[in-house]
Amino acid sequence: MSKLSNSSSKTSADNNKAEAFSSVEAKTLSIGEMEAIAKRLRRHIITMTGKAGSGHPGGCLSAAEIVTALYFKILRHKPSDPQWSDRDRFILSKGHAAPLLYAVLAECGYFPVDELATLRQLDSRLQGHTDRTVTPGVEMSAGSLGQGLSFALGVALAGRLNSQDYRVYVLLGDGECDEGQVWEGAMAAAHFKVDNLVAIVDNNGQQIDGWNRDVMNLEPLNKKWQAFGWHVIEVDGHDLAQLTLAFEQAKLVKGQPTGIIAHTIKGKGVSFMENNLDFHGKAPNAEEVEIALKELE
Ligand SMILES: Cc1ncc(C[n+]2csc(CCOP(=O)(O)OP(=O)(O)O)c2C)c(N)n1
Ligand SMILES: [Mg+2]
Repeated sequence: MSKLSNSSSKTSADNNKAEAFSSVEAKTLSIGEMEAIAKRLRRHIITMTGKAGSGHPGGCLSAAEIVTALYFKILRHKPSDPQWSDRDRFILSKGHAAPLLYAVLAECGYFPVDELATLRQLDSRLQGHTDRTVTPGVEMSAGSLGQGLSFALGVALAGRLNSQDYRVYVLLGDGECDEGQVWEGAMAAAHFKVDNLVAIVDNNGQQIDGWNRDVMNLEPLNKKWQAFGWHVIEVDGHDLAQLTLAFEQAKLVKGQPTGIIAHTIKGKGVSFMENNLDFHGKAPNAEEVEIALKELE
């Protein structure tokens, strides 16, 4: 990691920020380079869940671009110091997508990429759902859906109380939005005019046992968030340029939180997993891993 000069007129906090990962090299990445990273994340997801023999590949694959844009373009963070107090926070509310978070954290250097092979093993730091007490870079222990937005709101309010300028990003599943707590959090965030908070909904249209339109219709989802007092931006969740622009636009929104509805495809990138409900919570077998990795070359 390159470092900016340590000018004596700067405070140590300034220097900390100058050393932050995203402010130095990541922001210079092209869209093509970020697409290559998203593909690497997908390869990790396939390999990890295939080796573990369990996991949730579909909802990991749908959000590969979302986390790539955040970790490699938007977030102010420092992999060498995961607890850095001025870091932007990324909170994975849909905790079953833990392999995706582990993959991007490893690619950023929070821990070795080789460690990804330990997913779901006894004593591994990389459990099937996130555990903030063991994994560097993980902000919230998750797995019970519906809680991340409230947690993120608390973190955002804490930043405001402490006069810190970090921003908080929380990733929700669309099926997760069936949970009442999501809407309690949405209502409170707008009430308190929390503008350092961005919620991204991975709008892949499916949840554990079917299409959302059949299980619990969410539409019109954008109007629901707007009615709760949020600024809403809709994007193609696989388009890194659109995602990056949306995150930049959200920084300019004052007096209200921003919701980004990212239209995605569950299982994106692997032909036989795309929109296939089977791969919500089923790992690919050895043969499927081989085919998937070929498709992701
Ligand atoms: C409170 C709670 N209820 C049920 C589950 C079981 N569950 C795990 S994943 C899932 C579906 C989630 O769908 P969505 O949020 O759309 O996730 P994605 O499609 O991105 O995988 C459910 C119901 C859970 N983890 N937590
Ligand atoms: Mg979904």
